[in-house]
Amino acid sequence: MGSKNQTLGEFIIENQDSFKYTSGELSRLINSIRLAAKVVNHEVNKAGLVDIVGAVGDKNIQGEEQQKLDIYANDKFIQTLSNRNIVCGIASEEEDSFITINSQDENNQNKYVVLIDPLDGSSNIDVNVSVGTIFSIYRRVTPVGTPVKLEDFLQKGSEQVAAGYVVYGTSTMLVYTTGDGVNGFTLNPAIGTFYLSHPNMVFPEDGTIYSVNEGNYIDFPLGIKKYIKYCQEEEDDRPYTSRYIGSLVSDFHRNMIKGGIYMYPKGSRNPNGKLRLLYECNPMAFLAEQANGTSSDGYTRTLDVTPTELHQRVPFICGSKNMVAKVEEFMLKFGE
Ligand code: AHM
Ligand code: MG
Repeated sequence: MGSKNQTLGEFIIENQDSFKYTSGELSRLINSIRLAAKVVNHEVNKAGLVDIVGAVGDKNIQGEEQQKLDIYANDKFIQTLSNRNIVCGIASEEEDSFITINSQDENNQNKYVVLIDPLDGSSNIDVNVSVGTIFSIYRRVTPVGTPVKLEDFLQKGSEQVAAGYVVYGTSTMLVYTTGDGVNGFTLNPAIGTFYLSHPNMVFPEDGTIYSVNEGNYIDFPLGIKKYIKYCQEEEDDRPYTSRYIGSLVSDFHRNMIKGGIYMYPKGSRNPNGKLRLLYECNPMAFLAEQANGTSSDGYTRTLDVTPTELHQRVPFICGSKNMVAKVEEFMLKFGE
């Protein structure tokens, strides 16, 4: 495992051999994500300068139209990954269907597909609140050298080979796993380098923070309502603290460091919850499990859910082990 002050580039090279399917391809892929993250970070940091750089729809000095940042991030990640010819397919929360890379090239031996939420929580940008990029990587299941198919993307989360996020916060961090623990790297913006700042991140088994949009309380299943009341009771280490940024990556990041639980349950307005299984829940669930936390839809482990469509939504309960177990206990007892 790496030492503090090591750069992300050094860490990737040093850990390449510990990855069971080592061929350098996954390392190149993570390197590309690192590069795209830096480009997007630069743009996100300028978001407050609307009066200076122009609003969405305005033309910049080169005559190009200013894009919404989520579209910009989507384009940058897709360009960076496809130009380097290291993946065979990409699916994005911003695209209706998946993208096939180099399907014409018989020599395309790439075996990884990437699923990405390029800028999650983007409604927070206008008010200078942290946003994030979430990514998830699988080995394709169809033969290499052929165009990717939907089934390459509709794999259970337990099949992920890597996942991670970038949080564009008070500092910018890239946090990822290749199935051997979770490590966090902080960007030094002066020189554009990520350094290992949070080696071997783990969720405390118990926590005292719960994160949920309580404005939807009336809609929640009874088990969740009872759990929220349990969090608020005065007993043992309760009442817990309520912290909800409304930006999944930031809420997850804080809960992992301090101990806590994030919940986006179903409700009558969101009958399957709001968050997307493939772009949001599975990568976060993989990270959570790799960091000694856990994730569930209230009954079933997130990583065991069989996806049926690209943009599928699922209820999402994720965080410190004992807290998630308590929610499952309440769901079993009180149900919907
Ligand atoms: P988005 O993919 O449209 O950005 O939505 C995902 C975001 C999460 O980051 C966040 O946790 C959640 O939506 C907040 O939703 P709500 O405003 O309903 O609480
Ligand atoms: Mg999103």
